[in-house]
Amino acid sequence: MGLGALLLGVGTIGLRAAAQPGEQVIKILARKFTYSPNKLTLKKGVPVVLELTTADVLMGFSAPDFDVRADIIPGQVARVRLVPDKTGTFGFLCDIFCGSGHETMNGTITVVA
Ligand SMILES: [Cu+2]
Repeated sequence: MGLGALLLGVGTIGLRAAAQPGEQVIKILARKFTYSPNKLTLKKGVPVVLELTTADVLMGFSAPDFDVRADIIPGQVARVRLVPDKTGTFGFLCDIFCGSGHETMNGTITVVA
């Protein structure tokens, strides 16, 4: 299986990641070239669902330390379920080129015990 198929598979899972009752939902708005909020604090072992939308163009969301990513398509809500399995501070970033400034589009996930 190529990398493309792998990414597609992850994206498909992400789209189906509806929140279960009681799960925390965090809404994140992407726009050139920031996420709002861009700093998340999560608890280890506590699942959250990120609901990602974009205010302008197609964006990506990638948190490689947690093996999650999604395409954020204009007019749609991308959902990513994340269960932090380690403590520390980790980066997330836009992995779809969205213009000059794309390289600076990122944020952090801090996971506490
Ligand atoms: Cu980008």
